Amino acid sequence: MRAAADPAAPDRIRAEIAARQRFLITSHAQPDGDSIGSQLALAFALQALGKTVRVVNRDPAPPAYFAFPGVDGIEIAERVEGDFDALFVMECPNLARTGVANLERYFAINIDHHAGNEQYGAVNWFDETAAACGEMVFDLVDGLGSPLDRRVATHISLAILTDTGSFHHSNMTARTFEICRRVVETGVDPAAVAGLVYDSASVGKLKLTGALLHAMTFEAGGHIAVLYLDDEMLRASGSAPNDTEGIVNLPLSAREVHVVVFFKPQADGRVRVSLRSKGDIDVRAIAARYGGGGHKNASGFTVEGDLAILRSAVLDHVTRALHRPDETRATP
Ligand SMILES: [Mn+2]
Repeated sequence: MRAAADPAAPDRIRAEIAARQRFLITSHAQPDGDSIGSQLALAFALQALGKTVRVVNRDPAPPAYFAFPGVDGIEIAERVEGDFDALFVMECPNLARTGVANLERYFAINIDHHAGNEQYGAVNWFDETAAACGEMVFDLVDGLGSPLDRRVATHISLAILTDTGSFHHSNMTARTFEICRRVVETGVDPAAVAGLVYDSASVGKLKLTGALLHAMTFEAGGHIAVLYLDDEMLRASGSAPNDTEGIVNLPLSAREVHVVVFFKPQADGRVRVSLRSKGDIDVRAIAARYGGGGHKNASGFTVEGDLAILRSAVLDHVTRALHRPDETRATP
């Protein structure tokens, strides 16, 4: 059962926006298209109302998003100082997930569409039926009274395109397409947005993709694809660690692959594990065992520990989640 939104929350948030002037916006560490799009859509909408806005993230946006308006204005920091009348937190189950310190003292407005949100805000708006946090931001700014700005619409488009896996995941609804219709009406070219996101990678990323797929292994009779990134692959391809964005989805294009597990050792010695699945296979529940989160078909977590032991334990959980793989071949 998906938890629907508190219908009063958007009005409450709009009242807080009207009453306040200086805003800080943040999202989770290692931001994705939905976090960048949701943050900047809201930032441009608030600026149009004459508000002061700073967007601060723990990590830079993936390189493919640098061409989107406002991305160059995002501040990268581990800690925030200064006076703000309110803090918007997008897509975070708790403040720790931002990776940014010192946020506890602000009036937090928590906007999220992931199960497991800890309701840490002064205002909490949670809607698990939204395909992207960007859908919620669209509803919020649509009710602010000013015309839908094209830069706002561009970022809503980025958020929805990426969080639906380019219109591929089971989270899409009629509302998703209604918002897309409104976005295109502002003059946004959806093919141009998709081109920036999916057709603008570096040659290094292409080589890295090849190396990862070449080294890919299979478990459970080919139903689980396992990807592993190491420093040698990064060096040989000449790409950056955040160039791996999106690669985890590729093995799902094979019919027999139902789950992808991607192990990425981090600079601090921990291991980032990303999980993707088809149909009813719930990989969020597996990530939750390790303190992570996400969605049924797309989740992840970061842990310390020995890679071989972790690999075996995670694959064990995934194999058990695979109980009826035939049912995952969805019919339209
Ligand atoms: Mn999201």
